[in-house]
Amino acid sequence: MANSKFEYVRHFELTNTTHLLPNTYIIIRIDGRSFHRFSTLQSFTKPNDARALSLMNAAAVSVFHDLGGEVVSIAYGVSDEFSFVLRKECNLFDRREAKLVSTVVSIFTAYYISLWPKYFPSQELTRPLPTFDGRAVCYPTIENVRDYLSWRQADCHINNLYNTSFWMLILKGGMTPQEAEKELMGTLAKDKNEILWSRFGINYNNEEEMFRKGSVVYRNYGAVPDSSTEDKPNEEEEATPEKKEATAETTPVPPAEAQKGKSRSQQKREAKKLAKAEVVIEHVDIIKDAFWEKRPWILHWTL
Ligand code: DGT
Ligand code: MG
Ligand code: MG
Ligand code: MG
Ligand code: MG
Repeated sequence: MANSKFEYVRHFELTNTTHLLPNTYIIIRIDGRSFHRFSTLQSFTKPNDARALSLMNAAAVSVFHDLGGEVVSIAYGVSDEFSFVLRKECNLFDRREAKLVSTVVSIFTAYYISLWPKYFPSQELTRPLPTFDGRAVCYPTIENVRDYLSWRQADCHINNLYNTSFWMLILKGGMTPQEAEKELMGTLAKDKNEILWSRFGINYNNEEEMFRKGSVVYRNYGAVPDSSTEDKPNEEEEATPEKKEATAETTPVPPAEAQKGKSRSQQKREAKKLAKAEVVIEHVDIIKDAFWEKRPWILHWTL
C-alpha cells in the first residue's frame, strides 16, 4: 500500500519539537514517582535507607556510562531525585527536549530496576514497580548552575536535619508522629541540633555524609593515568560505589586557567581523556568554592 497517503501526519510532530537553547547548561532532574508509597511498601529504613540511596547512585553512574563521556558533566542526588548537568556544548539529539528527558528517565529507571537485587539481595522487587518523572531546565551561566546545585544541597541539609530529628523523637523518644511534628514546629537548625545532642547523644555532624550532603557524581579527570587510552568496557557494571569513591582521593589538581593557553588540538586530546575518566561518587560540599576550584574540568572546560 502506498504510504504517501498517511505521511502527512509527520508534519504534526515537527511543529511540536522543542530544541533546548544552545550554549546553555541543560539540567535534567528525575524524581521517583510516588516514592512516599514506594519507600513504605519496600520498607526503606527511616529517615534514610543507605541501600536505596546507593541504588540511586548506581543508576546515576549508569546514566554517565550509557550516554558517553561528553554529555553529562556532573550529577547530584538526594532522596528520590537526581539532577544531571549536561555540558553546555552538548548536542545530543540536537538538544531535542523530549528525546533528552525521556532517554535519561528511561536509562535511569532501567538500571534502578536491574540493579535492585544487588542492593536489596533479600527483597524481591514487587509491584508497583519504581518509576520516575523528568524535566529539563536550561541555565545560561556557571553561576546559575552552581546556585541550582547549592539549592538542592541546601534542601538536602534542611530536610535531613528535620527528618533525623523527627524520626529520633519517634523511634527513640517514643513520640507519635503528631507529637514529634508539634515538638519541631518553629524550631531552628540549632534547636534541632540541640534536641539530637541533649536527648539522644547524637552529634548531627557525625551522621553519614551521604545523608547530610547527598551524592555528587562526576568524571574524575585527575585520576586518569596519562597512558590510559584504551576503552575499559563493562567496568561500570562491576564497580561498586565504595570502589569508585576510593579512587577519587588521587586527584592531582589542574589549575582553573589550565585550558587558557592550550591549542584546540590539545583541548581535544584532553576532552578525549576526560570522556574516559572514571565516574566517581562523593558526598561533599558543593556549595562552597573549594570543590569547583579543584575540579575546573567539570564546569569550566570546553570540550
Ligand atoms: P511525587 O514525587 O510527587 O510522585 O511523590 P513522592 O511521594 O515521590 O514525593 P517526593 O519526591 O516529594 O518525596 C520523596 C519521598 O521518598 C518521601 O516521602 C520520602 C521517600 N524517601 C526517599 N528516600 C528515602 C529513604 O532513604 N528512606 C525512606 N524511608 N524514605 C525515603
Ligand atoms: Mg514530587
Ligand atoms: Mg518523588
Ligand atoms: Mg523527591
Ligand atoms: Mg527508534
